[in-house]
Amino acid sequence: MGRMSTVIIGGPTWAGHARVYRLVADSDGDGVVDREDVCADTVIPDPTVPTRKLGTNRWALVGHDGDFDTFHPKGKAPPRSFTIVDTAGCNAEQIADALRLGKGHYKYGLSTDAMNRWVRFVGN
Ligand SMILES: [Ca+2]
Ligand SMILES: [Ca+2]
Repeated sequence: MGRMSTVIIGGPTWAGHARVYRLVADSDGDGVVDREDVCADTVIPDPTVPTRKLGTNRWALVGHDGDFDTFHPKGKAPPRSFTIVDTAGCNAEQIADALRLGKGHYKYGLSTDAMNRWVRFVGN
């Protein structure tokens, strides 16, 4: 079920006695508020991707957080990273479904190219 996140939108007042809070709904609890969340009912970790194992430079939410996981080629600095905020609240499975990606993306995780395409598509 969803949960509510408390976001502090104002600091202490001049008197220092009060803070301003606003409750923001995150119905699927993935850390992205509903207003910015493109995908409903997001499950973390990714329930079906990868079906085989995560490949080099392939991406999926393998851990229990909103940071996409990957393997980088040995000795190379990570070129970039993706978070659930970058993907507007979508996990790898939801992105693969939306972009109608091929079987390889489900087997080994999404390619960096597919991730970049999605991030551009959702405007992040
Ligand atoms: Ca959400
Ligand atoms: Ca979501």
